[in-house]
Formats: sequence, C-alpha cells, structure tokens
Amino acid sequence: MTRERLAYLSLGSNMGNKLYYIVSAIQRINITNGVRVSKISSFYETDPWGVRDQDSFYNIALEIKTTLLPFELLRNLQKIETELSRKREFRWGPRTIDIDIIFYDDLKIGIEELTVPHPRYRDRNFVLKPMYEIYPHNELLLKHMNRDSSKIKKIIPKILVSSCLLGENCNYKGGNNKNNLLIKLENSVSYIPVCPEVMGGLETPRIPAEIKNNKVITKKNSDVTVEFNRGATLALENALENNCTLALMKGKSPSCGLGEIYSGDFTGKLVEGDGITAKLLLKNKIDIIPV
Ligand code: A4P
Ligand code: MG
Repeated sequence: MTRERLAYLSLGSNMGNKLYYIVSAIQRINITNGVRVSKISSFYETDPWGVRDQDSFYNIALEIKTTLLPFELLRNLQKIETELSRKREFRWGPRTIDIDIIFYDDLKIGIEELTVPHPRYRDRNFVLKPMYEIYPHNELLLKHMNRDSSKIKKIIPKILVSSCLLGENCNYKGGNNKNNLLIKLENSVSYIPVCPEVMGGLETPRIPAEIKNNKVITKKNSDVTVEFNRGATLALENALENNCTLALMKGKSPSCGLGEIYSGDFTGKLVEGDGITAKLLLKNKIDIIPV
C-alpha cells in the first residue's frame, strides 16, 4: 500500500452560494478514494486579489492525508471543481470553487500543470492566514504574511444541520448518524441543530415512516403527515431566524432526504424524491447538502 502523505489545500469561492460550494467541496474531497480531510481552518471573507472588480471571496485551508500521487490528486480535485459548476472563463476571474494544492509533503514540482509549493502562495494572505491556523509549525507562513492580513475577516457561518448527524440520539431507532467530517467542521461554523420529526411531536424511538403518494405513513399504517409538516415549518423558522443559506441534512430520510428517499414500501428501495423538510427549505432558497 502507498504511504499516506500530508498535503495542504486552499479553497476559494466568490460566486453564488459561496458557503454551499466550499462545504460541498470539503465533503467531496473527504469521500474521494485515497483522501481524508484531517484539519479544517476557519472561514475567511477576503477582498478579491488579482482582478479586483469582482465579488469578495470565502477562503479556507484544509490539511488532508492522502495515498494519491500528486497528479492523481490534482485530477480528482479538478473533477470536483467541474462537478461544482466551475467554468474557466478568464484567469483570476469569478469562480464557484477553486481548489489549489499549496503543499504536497516536502515535494517540489515545477511544471505548468502542477507547481508545488503553489507558485503564488507567499503573496496571498488569503492562503497564508487560514493555513497558518492549521499548520502553525510552519513559521514561513507567518513570515510571508504582510500587514494587510489584518483586513482578512474570520467569519462564522451559521448552518442548519440534522441533529442526528452531530451524534444526538434522535433517529427513529433511538440512535444517531454521527458524521466525523461534520464534527471536524464544528470548530469553523455555528450549527443550528434540528430534528424535524422530534420537533413535529413524534417520540424517540418511533415507528419508521416513509413517503407514499405525498403522505407520510408509518410501517404500522398510521398517517404522520401532520407531524412531519409541523416539524418542517419549525425547522424552516429556525433557518430563517438565523439567516441560514445552507442545510446539512441526513440523506434518504422522509424529512431530511434530498434527491433520493425510501420508496414507501419499507423494502429499503430508493426512489427519486425529497423529504418534507428538505422540500420546504429548497422552496425558501436554502441550499441543501445531503449527508
Ligand atoms: N496548476 C499548477 N499548479 C497548481 C497547483 N499547485 N494547484 C495548474 C492547482 N492547480 C495548479 O488553474 C490553472 C492551472 O493551474 C490548472 O490547469 C492547473 O493544472 P485554474 O484553477 O484552472 O485557473 P485559476 O484558478 O484562474 O488560475 P490560478 O492561477 O490557479 O488562479 P489562482 O492563483 O488560484 O487565483 N482573491 C481572493 N481574495 N481569494 C481567492 O481565492 N483566487 C484567485 C484565483 C484570484 N483572486 C482571489 C482568489
Ligand atoms: Mg486554481
């Protein structure tokens, strides 16, 4: 097996829902074969560098552990950029997501397709400042940071999240769906945890329910649509009160699922569709990442 190596990435976004693009990229990097995210910096809002006449950026840095070779890593990161609607119109122009490799182990590569360390990282406070936070042993980062680095503002984005993903025992079995990446992200964001099913008045543990013909029906054939709708409204209220633009929701669930949910026959089969809360959040322009 190839040895695992440390690499540092810089992520930036200045188009559309910047928070959505950055968090989606972190999630996709983490599920790439041969890559896991080990450290996540705070989020920073930064003035555009290079081409000045464009929207401000969100920037973060990641430490990853990877068995991929440098070019394999680059190809995988570029694939993620493409999946997240990245278009290359002009150099340093607006982008939904940009993922740059800053360091790959102690390696030095100097060709156009891949230069590491990244050729311009020393000139950019938006790279140096987040990276120094997760790589404080590297004093060069601090040395290169110039006085203007104080203009880079740390932000703490609010994100709605299904409570079970943070480890709360509120799923229908009375257990949780704790997600390690979301726990790692906890230091960089402010979570607004919700469990629409509990908020709607259902108890834990509870009889499983699935959506069939626009109604939510339990395995014992009782109709819990009213409770699911009530929970969805309360979750939406929480999101709006906190100005959330992003929700991290438990995939496949009849309340939180996005894109695919259980079929309604309790056979484990999945069909295309969204959970009741997910649908309401989307209608109110809150982007969702299914987890
Ligand atoms: N490439 C070479 N080395 C690397 C590397 N270490 N990591 C090649 C990633 N890619 C590398 O990149 C152009 C080519 O660089 C790729 O084909 C790759 O093989 P790109 O992502 O297609 O284009 P780009 O991002 O527009 O160009 P570039 O030069 O990477 O732009 P930068 O340097 O990333 O600058 N202001 C703020 N505040 N925050 C920002 O994040 N970002 C930029 C983009 C400008 N201003 C900014 C920010
Ligand atoms: Mg780039």
